[in-house]
Amino acid sequence: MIALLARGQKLASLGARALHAGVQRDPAFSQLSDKDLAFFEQLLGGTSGVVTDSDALEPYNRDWQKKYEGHSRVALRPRTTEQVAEVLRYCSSRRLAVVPQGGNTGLVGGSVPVFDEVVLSTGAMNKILHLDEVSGTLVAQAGCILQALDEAAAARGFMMPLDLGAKGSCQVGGNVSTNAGGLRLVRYGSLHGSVLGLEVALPEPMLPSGPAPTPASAPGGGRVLDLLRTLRKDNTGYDLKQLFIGAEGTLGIVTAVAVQLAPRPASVQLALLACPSFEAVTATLRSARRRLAEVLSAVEFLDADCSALATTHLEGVGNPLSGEGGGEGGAGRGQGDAGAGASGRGSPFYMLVETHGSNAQHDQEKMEAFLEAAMAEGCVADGTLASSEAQARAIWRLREGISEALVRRGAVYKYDVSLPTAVMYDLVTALRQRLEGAGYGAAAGVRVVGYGHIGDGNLHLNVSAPRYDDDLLGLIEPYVYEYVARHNGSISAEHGIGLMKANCLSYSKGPVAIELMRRIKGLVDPHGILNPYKVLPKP
Ligand code: FAD
Ligand code: 2HG
Ligand code: ZN
Repeated sequence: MIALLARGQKLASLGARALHAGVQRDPAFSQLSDKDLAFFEQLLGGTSGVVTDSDALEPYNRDWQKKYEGHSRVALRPRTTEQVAEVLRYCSSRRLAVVPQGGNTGLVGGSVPVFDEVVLSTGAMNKILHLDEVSGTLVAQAGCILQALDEAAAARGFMMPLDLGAKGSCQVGGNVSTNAGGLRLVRYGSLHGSVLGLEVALPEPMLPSGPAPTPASAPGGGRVLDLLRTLRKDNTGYDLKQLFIGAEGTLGIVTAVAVQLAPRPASVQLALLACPSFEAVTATLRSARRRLAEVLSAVEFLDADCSALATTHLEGVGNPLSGEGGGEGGAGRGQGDAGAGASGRGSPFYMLVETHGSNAQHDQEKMEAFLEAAMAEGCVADGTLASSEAQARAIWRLREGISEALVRRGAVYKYDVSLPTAVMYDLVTALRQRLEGAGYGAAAGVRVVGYGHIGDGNLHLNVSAPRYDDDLLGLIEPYVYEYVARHNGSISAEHGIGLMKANCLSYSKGPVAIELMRRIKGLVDPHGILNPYKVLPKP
């Protein structure tokens, strides 16, 4: 991952205020003592597993966007499930709050401490435990990097069922804990389907009442929930693993994951398309579903501002359909990130349509027939098919690089919503008009952009501004959440709730659901030490 702000550059340079203003440190939690540190060092084999140096702690205390910043005095790096369980036992007995952290690429402030919570990083738990080539199942420790798992799967003819822009840094435990969606959910489904098993360390022992094994004889003193099966079918009682998929580290620490891999496709086709309107984008989506059917693997969209942002702020990224960026052969960088048509060739929307199949000739024919039809119907004005893996990578970089380009431009307000696909972009237009009307238009350096996983009804709405500004935020929220609730959407399609949306959960969940969540949290984590201040609203 590329460092987005220079080391030591402060959030204040973008005008960020404490984004957790209003959240108070829970006085029930203890302060870390020297005795605690000595215990951790003894448990984790010296200082390598216990980070306390203030420079070394910085990356654990700040999120990927450099928007949320905590003040933890220690990051722990256990290597085994037993060590994780022992850390939780100790922290629970001492009432030390703990924030689980994977690759720290989360986008909702869930992975960093809010105050002085102990960071438990899974980064050293990076072993692949098993890959079964017959059933196509993979079992790995939670700290394995997604891309490393995909490469290991590739060597045996498989692929991970999940892919996302942060693949080089995010970890499978973090992916599961956020229920990450990513670029190919339209084909391979959600992690609720492809995760076959989990091992989870719990903050409190779970043992049957009555005659039962003593805590000492149960794994991790009764704190290790072993659901690490690789079975496709298993209807034996409640499917408990589902509770931890998307729990964002509030219920337990995922220590190992079993995943159903997919066969690696022998043929991959990728088209970049220019569409004259959002209506044309949705018509193209319908046509792709119908005409590419069983080989369709991704359908993404971005608006012209996103294309301009990526080509302006990222080195070597170009859009062959607009002529923007891309170094040599591109239309040049002088035009800035002003969006549609700046080069005279731009289009208001672009789409990426990809197929995964087993027969290149068959897939090419299908893709060409789809493109011809889409152009004849007027839904696609222009298009290009990647003719090599390098070209495909360059096209994906245009789409996957948008988050990074936005962060490079300045302050970003990020919303990740599910809405009915046909009207999804109306929110972008409505918010743009609202902000322009209040003096936050292009002249003020503000851009309201939309992109995302259109095949899954998932819009990424981002507001880019030169600086963080409370008046601007007041115009965006709760407007966006109210809009989403009015349309029966979700305020988090895939990034989760974290700290950012904890007090907004009620826009998407009713009081009965929230109360049940609270009771489950209270049962599993009665002292509330795991990832406090996140996900659940303040009571
Ligand atoms: P972290 O950021 O470290 O943690 C995320 C949350 O999970 C936190 O609440 C943390 O406490 C908890 N957690 C982490 N590990 C564990 C564990 N082992 N046990 C229990 N809790 C744990 N997300 C998508 O859904 N789709 C995308 O397409 C996508 N693209 C992205 C692109 C970029 C460039 C970036 C920066 C982020 C993107 N994300 C996307 C968001 C993010 O990458 C994902 O949410 C990812 O799954 C987080 O994994 P991580 O290991 O970085 O987790
Ligand atoms: C993506 O799809 C990620 O690129 C990030 O989910 C979205 O940064 C965002 O808003
Ligand atoms: Zn996304």
